[in-house]
Amino acid sequence: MINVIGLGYIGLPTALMMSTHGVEVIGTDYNKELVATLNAGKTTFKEDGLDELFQNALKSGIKFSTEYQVTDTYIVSVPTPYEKKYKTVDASYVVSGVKAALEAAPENATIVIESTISPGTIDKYVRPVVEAQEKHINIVHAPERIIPGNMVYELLHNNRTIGADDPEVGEKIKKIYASFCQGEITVTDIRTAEMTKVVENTFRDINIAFANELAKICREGNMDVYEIIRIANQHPRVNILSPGPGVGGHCISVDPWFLVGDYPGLANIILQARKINDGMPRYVIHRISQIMKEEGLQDVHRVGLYGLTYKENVDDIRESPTLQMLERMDDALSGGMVQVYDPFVEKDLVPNQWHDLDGFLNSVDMVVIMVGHDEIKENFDKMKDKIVFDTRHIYSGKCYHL
Ligand code: SAJ
Repeated sequence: MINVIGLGYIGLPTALMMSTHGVEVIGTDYNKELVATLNAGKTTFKEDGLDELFQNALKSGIKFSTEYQVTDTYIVSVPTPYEKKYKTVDASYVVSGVKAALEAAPENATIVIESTISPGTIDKYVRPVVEAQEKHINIVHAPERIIPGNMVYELLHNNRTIGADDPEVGEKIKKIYASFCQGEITVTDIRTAEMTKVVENTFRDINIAFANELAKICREGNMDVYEIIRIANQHPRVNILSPGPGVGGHCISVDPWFLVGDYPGLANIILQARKINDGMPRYVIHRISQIMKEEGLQDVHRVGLYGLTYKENVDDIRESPTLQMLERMDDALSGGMVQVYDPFVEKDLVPNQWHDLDGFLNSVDMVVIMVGHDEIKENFDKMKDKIVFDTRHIYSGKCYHL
């Protein structure tokens, strides 16, 4: 039996996937409300295919509890925030998840950590806790790789990395993941697995920063960045990503900081990329001001931000560019004045937040597309008379760009 500890964005789909592939699973979370919701037959976030997977897992007998189980394998998938001040990983959730597992774990059990951690975190924070007690417990790091919006598909098809001290233990854990994972599973050591994961997200961050920098250069030089990227990408070895209003989410906007924090003198491109991407929300504010001037639009109340989540068709708002932007708006363009709407966000999070598209559109003269949800793409005809500033390059009509 596998005890999955932490039933959030990663733990829940992983537990469900294992359960629907013949593995006995009990999911544990200390959040009583979350466990109660799952036990009432409801999922806790929206994700393509998740509800169906959940129903199938219930049929295969998955259980959810606040209790840590006595078993031979634990999977810890808890958040790893970063300490903003020092730019280093905050491993406290991982450590408490491991401690909870250790209390229940019998001799020779294995604790697999799926959470993203910076290289060296296991040696620094986890190993001492494990070694401080008498039982022998194996530690494994199997960093998650799934992308929100396509999690179910990617769980099945992505290649995986498994870092273990003992290759035999690594192979044993590989077998469990191979129950559902159709990709290649590489067994390596723990530090390599830690570093690989952070490197993957850093690679993407740097490439997005390059696209964002190009957008600014092309604006200055009066060139069409999208046309330039499209043509450049016809080269067989060029693959430029898309500029956007910033980088959000809990992964790409966080993980590169671990390297900057741990290797301050060496992580130069990485730091610059972070700064460029973090600067994008402010750049969008600057563009809004420019466009308002150009259009003679003076009333900030008539500007509407479409999209609050960090990217399209997910309900995750962590580190979202729109929220970053609202925080950074100053008196000239006050965040409390613009209208905001996102079909995926039911809770009231910010001032002037709308919950219906038509009401939102009727209340604005200028729409800033911050997120390319399918909903807006299906309703472009309603925006014909609006001034549109499209930060995602999805709008088919006349509009402003980054
Ligand atoms: N973005 C752009 N331009 C692009 C691509 C993305 O501006 O061309 C923005 C998005 O709008 C979003 C942010 O970047 O705000 C990040 O989005 P994303 O879709 O690139 O990635 P995440 O954060 O949803 O998921 C990433 C994935 N990592 C990589 O692709 C290397 C995923 O595989 C990881 O599992 C995940 O991080 C994680 O949890 O670490």
